[in-house]
Amino acid sequence: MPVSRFMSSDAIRSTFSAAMSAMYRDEVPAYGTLMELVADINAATLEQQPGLRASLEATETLDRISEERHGAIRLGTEAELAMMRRVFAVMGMFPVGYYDLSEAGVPVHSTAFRPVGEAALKINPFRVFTSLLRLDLITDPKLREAAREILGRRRIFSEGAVMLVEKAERDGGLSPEDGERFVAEVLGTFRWHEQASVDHALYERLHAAHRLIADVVSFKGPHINHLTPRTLDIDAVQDQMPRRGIVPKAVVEGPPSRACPILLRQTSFKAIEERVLFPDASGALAGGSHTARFGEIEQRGVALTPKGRGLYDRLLNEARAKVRPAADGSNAQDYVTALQESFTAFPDNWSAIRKAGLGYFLYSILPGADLSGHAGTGIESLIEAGLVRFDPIVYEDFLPVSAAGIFQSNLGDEAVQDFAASPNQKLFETALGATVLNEFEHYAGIERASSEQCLAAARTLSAAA
Ligand code: OOG
Ligand code: NI
Repeated sequence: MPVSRFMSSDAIRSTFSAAMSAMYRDEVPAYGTLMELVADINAATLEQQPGLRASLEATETLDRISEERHGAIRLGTEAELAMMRRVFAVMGMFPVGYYDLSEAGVPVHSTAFRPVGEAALKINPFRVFTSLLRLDLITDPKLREAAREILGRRRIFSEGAVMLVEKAERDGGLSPEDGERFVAEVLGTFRWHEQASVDHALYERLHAAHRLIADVVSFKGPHINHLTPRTLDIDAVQDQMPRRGIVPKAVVEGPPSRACPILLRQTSFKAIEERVLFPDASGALAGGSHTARFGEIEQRGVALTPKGRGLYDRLLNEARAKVRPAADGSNAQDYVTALQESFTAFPDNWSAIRKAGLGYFLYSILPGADLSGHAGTGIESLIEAGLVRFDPIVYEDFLPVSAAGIFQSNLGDEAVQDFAASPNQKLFETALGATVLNEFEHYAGIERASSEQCLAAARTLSAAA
């Protein structure tokens, strides 16, 4: 087989996420501390749970367990979003899911660029949650036009990056040399700029409209606002953050701790205050600050069907109606209790979750199973006969409610505002220049293909017998 002269998109993505991690640890030292804590807890968890170690060893690369799983950026214009899609495509990352954060009072809508196939996810699952600012949600027309004008003028991609994207599209890939250059050029887009592109008065006006609007409009580029490694024990990391001198947000977002993890649990340390220099009309620089960047951790469970997701949303809302977690953590324990109580209504064993149609599962034939004589049967009888096993399909996407919780806790509690919710997926996709993959259909397709494979094997073996 001829060896490809291209650097694989998976390799470009891995190089990129490693470079981003190094840059961010350098820019936000507290993030480096969080990474150390995560690595320590992961090591301790593996030591305490040999069973977990064995199962992870069978399915993943243990030495990379503590690496980043996702990051997030916020873009200002449709053109930026369209170009970002082409940049991520070079790294094998494609838009999955649509998230309308205006429903949670945050003036953006989003997608996640991520690897889609099982093989690519395994090599490196790095995703970037990418938001587009909704300028139409700025009510003051003068401010809206000022923001539009400022964003329209900025260029967030280097000429080198654009050239290499075009080259990759033209040639179908990049050479290893170009791949390395591409990563270096693209990394610059995500860098922090200490010097703002607006004066202090305008920053304040943008900030008063919404802190996130100031975060997007006031800077030269879409600085990475957090990175998120995977932890094997999110509660332990949450507990121990203060001991390492970092301040965690009040509660872990998402479902409670369970025997059978579902969806996604996340928490973060609170965004740090960073020094910013604001130029005035004469070009002189005035000192100020901006709070946007943080570090987060995640722990993933099974992907839920629309039915499972409906139940999840209902139970979460029930718990939050009982106890609304305060930003200062004063009622954190009450919230955890309410959450746990409410989720007793969600079955906590894989078989029950599957039978109730709440989660997506991957079916496979057990080693040594004899499927002959099972031609006409369905997947259920193959499972009952002990011939086919099922394993949870991991949720690879995000949770708008959880995302909103993360946004809010890092914007200060007072930042909760009312924006009219208007699902604008079509507009988003027009800006993007592509449709987003529907995550539910995607998981359902993986599940269907796996069960069809088992049934086809039963048919073939029965015909041969
Ligand atoms: C993105 C928040 C979404 C998550 O983990 O849910 C996210 C942002 O703050 O820009 O990353
Ligand atoms: Ni995140």
